[in-house]
Amino acid sequence: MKHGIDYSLYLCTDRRLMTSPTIEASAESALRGGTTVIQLREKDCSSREFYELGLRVKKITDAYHAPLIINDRVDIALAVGAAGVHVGQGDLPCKVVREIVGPDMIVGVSAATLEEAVRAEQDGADYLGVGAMYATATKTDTRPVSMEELLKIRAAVKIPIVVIGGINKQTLGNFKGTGVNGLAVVSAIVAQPDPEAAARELLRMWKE
Ligand code: TZP
Ligand code: MG
Repeated sequence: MKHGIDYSLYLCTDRRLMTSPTIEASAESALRGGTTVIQLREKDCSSREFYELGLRVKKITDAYHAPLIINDRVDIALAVGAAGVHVGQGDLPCKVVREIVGPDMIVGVSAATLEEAVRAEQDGADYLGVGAMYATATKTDTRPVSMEELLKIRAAVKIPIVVIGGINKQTLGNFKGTGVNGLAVVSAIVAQPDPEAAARELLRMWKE
């Protein structure tokens, strides 16, 4: 399960920005367009709602053979049988998450500096989300990451990297040839009038 994950197009959900009526519809539309990983990112719902939504989204990601990653919440990830969990620098430490979830679950870590990236890899992370590469209105507490820092991180770690923060049709070309494994996006898919078409176009442009 964990090996051979295709990180090419990694979607983080956002109910505040989505054009679809539900998170499930938003995720399914993105998957139809070729999105390869879905991260369920819920900031304002109860644990019970997060759990129940996680179960529903898991059915959809399973149907598309795409891994489901739960943002922040190790308990929810375990409870819904998600493929993985993603933690930031203010969440449980990667080392602790790894001890809780065991060797087989995917653990992703957000990193904005070389030091954070190297530590995450040492602590058992399977992949890194590096950003914010560009200014974004989607998340308010981001730290900017320069292209120079990204390239240092790429040279220093072996694990896959997805870039995040302001990644869209206009910016994705800047990451070609950098050695990063994929694009992590929110608004460039979920906030578009046709998320399926948006995902398909991002993937096409990334692969061409
Ligand atoms: N982490 C760093 S930037 C970001 C997250 C979750 C938001 C990215 O959103 P968008 O809409 O793709 O710029
Ligand atoms: Mg977090």
